[in-house]
Amino acid sequence: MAARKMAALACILVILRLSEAAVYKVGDSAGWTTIANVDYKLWASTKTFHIGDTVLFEYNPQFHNVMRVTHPMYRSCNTSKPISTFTTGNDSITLTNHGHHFFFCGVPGHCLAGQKLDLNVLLPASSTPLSDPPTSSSSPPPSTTITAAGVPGPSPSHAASLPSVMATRIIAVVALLVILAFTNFAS
Ligand SMILES: [Cu+2]
Repeated sequence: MAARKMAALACILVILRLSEAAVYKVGDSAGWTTIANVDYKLWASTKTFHIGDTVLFEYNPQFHNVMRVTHPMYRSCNTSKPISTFTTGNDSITLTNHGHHFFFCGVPGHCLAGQKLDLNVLLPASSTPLSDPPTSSSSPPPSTTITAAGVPGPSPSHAASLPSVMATRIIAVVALLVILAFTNFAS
């Protein structure tokens, strides 16, 4: 009986761990800065980023900003055409796709001084698909994506699939808790 309880608890812990979308404060206590000589490459190498995680850039917006850029722009600290620019001093950026994400501070000299961040978001594990739900098991619902495909407009959001994944996991946790409760009663 104890073994079953342990197994159920282990399952719950694994599922809870998977369903947690982590928030990482860039540079930890130092934040996003040039004065603390933070090695952001080292900082990123100590983390494991997943789709759905959030990185938080905290800084004084009088002195810094955040630009998301391409790899060539990142390498050359080229601030001319950022993909996006953030300037609030408290910028949360949710990672919605895998692969490398390149950021630097666009204030002249700061990127060259090392205020730059390259983080790699890992591919979702095959056991926990985070993209489209499988369509093989049931007949596909009347789809609006067929008409939307040819028309420029709101594209199906990748992030929209996340809440359903969370809901599935919450249901799984509840089911396991019920199993655990039953094993408690049985023993
Ligand atoms: Cu800066």
